[in-house]
This record gives sequence, structure tokens and C-alpha cells, in this order.
Amino acid sequence: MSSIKTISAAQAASYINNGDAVGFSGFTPAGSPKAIPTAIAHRAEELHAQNQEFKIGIYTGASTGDSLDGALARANAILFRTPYQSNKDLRNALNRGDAPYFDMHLSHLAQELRYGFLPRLKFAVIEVADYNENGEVVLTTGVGISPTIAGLAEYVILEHNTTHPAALRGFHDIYEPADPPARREIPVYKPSDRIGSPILKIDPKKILGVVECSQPDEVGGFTPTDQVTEQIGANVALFLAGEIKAGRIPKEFLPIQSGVGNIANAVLGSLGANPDIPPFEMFTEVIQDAVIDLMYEGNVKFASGCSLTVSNEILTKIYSDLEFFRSRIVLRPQEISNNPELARRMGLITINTALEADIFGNVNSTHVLGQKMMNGIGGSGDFTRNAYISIFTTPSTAKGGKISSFVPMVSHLDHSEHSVKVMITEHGIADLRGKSPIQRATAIIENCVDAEYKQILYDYLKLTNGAHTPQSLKSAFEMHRLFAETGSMK
Ligand code: 0RQ
Repeated sequence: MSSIKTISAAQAASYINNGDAVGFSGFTPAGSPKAIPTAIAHRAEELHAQNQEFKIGIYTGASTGDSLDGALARANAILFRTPYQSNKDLRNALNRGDAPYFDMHLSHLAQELRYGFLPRLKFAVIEVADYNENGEVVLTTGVGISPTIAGLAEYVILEHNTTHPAALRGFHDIYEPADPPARREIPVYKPSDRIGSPILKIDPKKILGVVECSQPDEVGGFTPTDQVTEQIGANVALFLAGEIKAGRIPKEFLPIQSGVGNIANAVLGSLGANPDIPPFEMFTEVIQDAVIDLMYEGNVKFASGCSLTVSNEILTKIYSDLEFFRSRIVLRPQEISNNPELARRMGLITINTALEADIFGNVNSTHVLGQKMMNGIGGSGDFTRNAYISIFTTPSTAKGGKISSFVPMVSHLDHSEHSVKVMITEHGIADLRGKSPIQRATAIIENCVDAEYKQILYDYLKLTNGAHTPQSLKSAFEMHRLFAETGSMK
């Protein structure tokens, strides 16, 4: 037995004080601790009831579960929070201004912590499947920023989650690059290359204790595919099959990166179903349900990711067949899974979802009507800017047709026209490569925009003459204004 002492979640929470910055393991929300953050939220509520201040800074890989982001947001215990999030209560709190939030590229976070750009970490709370007295731990389903926070924090608290088997050892590849000027190339040349260690080594002197927990991961289920998402998926497959045929994608294909969410899950299913797409490898951040099904069917040969963000039903399937998946999956820290150097070297085909795009090819992935934060940029920027070919998908409309996903000018910019190469909706494909702004606008309106909005956008293009990009400074946000005032962009 280990000499690391078992403590209660309440005891763990009692070490953490007002103003401390805490790093949590996990990624979307696989591998996020559950018992300790819930206990921290209780501590906050108790202290607030005594009129004492208690707020903590939160670093984590990406979105976490309700027992972390949700509980701490409801307890009004957030001093700051970064990066990607997707919990309803946290989203409401940060949009109210109650939880200061800054959105970051996921591949940047670990290095910016090491560079000292962000408030110093006091604690790291790491979910583990196994550990020993030497501080060697086996992480669970999400790697996120764990290697960095375990190294930088003054103190580490482990949360041993018994729903994950110790036999997960071997799924992870833990590697942290040196910082400039000492950084060398990261020697990953194909998705299955391993360059690090299966365990994370933590200085045992820093470990305050281990909390036992038996709560499963809090991954939400996916909405079943519908006609729109299936058609988007079919169009992505059609586009990629055409590129192979034209010789612009090598016939052995290239690794796929796919974003997270309902649309991304549906797109992956369609890629697997299309006989013109050869079995492929993934170099991505989130390994979702659809990937596991495609592995069984032989359509996905290998997946490199940062997390196994799968439903509990699929996770049970994986755990009952660990040896099948051991040679097909590797989980890496997000600064490696999302690394721009690797995306460019391996020639990733990247597929991410836009919340809104403009007719010139700029994409907003994060802000509803330019003001309210949805989830965050996540890894979409890490991949898009460095892709072999970057694709954005979106249904042509939102909110029952009252919002057009395509507008004259995005109300917030995450990915510029220089990085976005192909736009795909249920209506069709706009290939933006080699096109001027007016040509891009025509391709998008013709192929991607919903019929109800086509004329509005064609008319917009005629408002300004003699401009390289015919934006009308007077009318660029007319559709947004109309929606805000009448509830519809029409
Ligand atoms: O809201 O459910 O309340 O109706 O946005 O939209 O269509 O269910 O799509 O689940 O795939 O999410 C961009 C948010 C899409 C996601 C986004 C409303 C719509 C619905 C969700 P309701 P769908 P998805 C890898 C890469 C950024 C990060 C990223 C995302 C809700 O893909 O967060 O790509 N991406 N990371 O009704 C107002 C619009 C809207 C709109 C859609 N124009 N205006 N609301 N909605 N378009 C992941 C990581 O990095 C971790």
C-alpha cells in the first residue's frame, strides 16, 4: 500500500483558501475531478454564509463536469476561469460578469503557465486511475494540462476514481516540451508515434493526500443525428472524396481532426459510411462516441487525442475490450494533441463547427450575436490555422430559421478568411481556395446559405461599389440588429 494518505474531500477542500489558483485535470469533461471541486464549492458556500470571501482561480484542460464548473459557478466561487467551458451555470455566470473568464487557444495554456504569463498555481487536483508512493500516477480519460499543473503547483491532491481501471496504464503518452530557447522539434511524425511516458511522475513530497471517488465521468449524450446534420456529414464526405479523386489529397488519405459537439459527431459517422473515404487515422483532441463505433467497423485505424469524451455506455464497452483499444488509441497532453507544429507536419484535414460565418469566409466560433460567450475557441484555432485543409461546417440556420448562420460581417472573429478554406452546410459546399472576397461571397451564398436568406445577402453585396471587400459600414450588422429587435433576421 502506498504511503500517500487517504483524506476526505472536505479535508482536501480545507487546504484551499480564498484567492488560490487551482489547476484541475481533465478535458471536455473526461478526467475532471468530481468529489474535490464539489467539496470546494461547499466550503465556499459555508464561508459566504459567514460573510467571508472565498473565490478561486480555475485552470483546467477544457470544459469540465457539473460537479466542477457547475458547482463552483453556483457557489459564486470563481475568481477567474480559463479556457473552454460548456456548463450552463458557468456560461450564465460568466455572461453576467460574475465569473471573469478569458478564452485561450488550448495548445497555448500549458506553455503560458510555464512562461509565467498567468497567475501562479498553488494547487493541482488530478484525477487518477492508479498511483503509487513514488508519485507515479496513471491518469484517467483526459490528459489536458495535468503534466504542467502537477509540475508547477506547490501542492498536489489526487482524486482516485475507482470507475477507471488501473489497466488504463499504457493509453497515455506524457510528454512536455522544453521551453524556448531550448525547445527542439516534437518528434511525432504520425498519429500513433509515442514519445513520452505512460505515467505522470509527480514529486511525492508535494502530494497532500488522495481522495477516493466512484462517480463516473460526466460526459453528456449526443443529440441523435437528424436530416440536417446527416446531410452536412454527407457533404463533407463528398468534398473529401472529390479531393482524393482530383489528387489534391493523397490516396492513402491524411489524418482527420474533428471538433466536438453534435454536428462533429454526425460528420464522423458520415465519413465512415462513405465507401469513397478510405479507412483513416485521427489526430484530434476529443475522441467522441462515433470514433469508437468506426474503430469496430474498421473505418478508423488509429486515434490520437487528448481525451476519451465518450458516453458511459461506450466507456463500458471500451473497458470490457481494453486490449482491442490499447493498440488503437493514445491520449496526449493538449499542448501535443493540438500542437501547431504537428498539425502542419502531418497535414491534418480539420473539421470544426462555426457558430456564425460571414459571406467573406470569416468565422465566429464563440460569441452569440457578438456578445454572449457560448463555449470558447477550444482547439479550433490550433488546428484551423495549421491545417492541410481546414473545413468549417454549420447548419445554414439556427433557432428554427430565425437566425441565418451566414451574415455580412461576423459579430465576433475567431478564424479569419486567411485560415478558412472550405465552408459546408446541409445545402452544399463552398470551396474558398484561390478566390477573391467577392468570389468567396458568391460561392458561399450560392452553395451554403438557406434559400430564405440568399436574396438578402446578394442585395447586401450590391450596397457598396468599388471596394475589394464590399462591406457596408452602415448595414454590416443589420441582420443582427433586426434579430435583436424583432426575434428574426428575416
Ligand atoms: O443552441 O441547443 O439552445 O438551440 O448553438 O448548436 O447546432 O447543436 O451545434 O453542438 O455542434 O455546437 C459552435 C457551439 C456548435 C461548438 C458550437 C446555437 C444552436 C444551439 C449549439 P440550442 P448545435 P454543436 C473542438 C474544437 C467552438 C470550439 C471548437 C463549439 C447551440 O462546435 O463550441 O470548435 N465550437 N472546438 O441553436 C445563435 C447562431 C447560432 C446559435 C448555433 N448563429 N446564433 N445561436 N446556435 N448557431 C472542441 C474543443 O476544442 C474542446
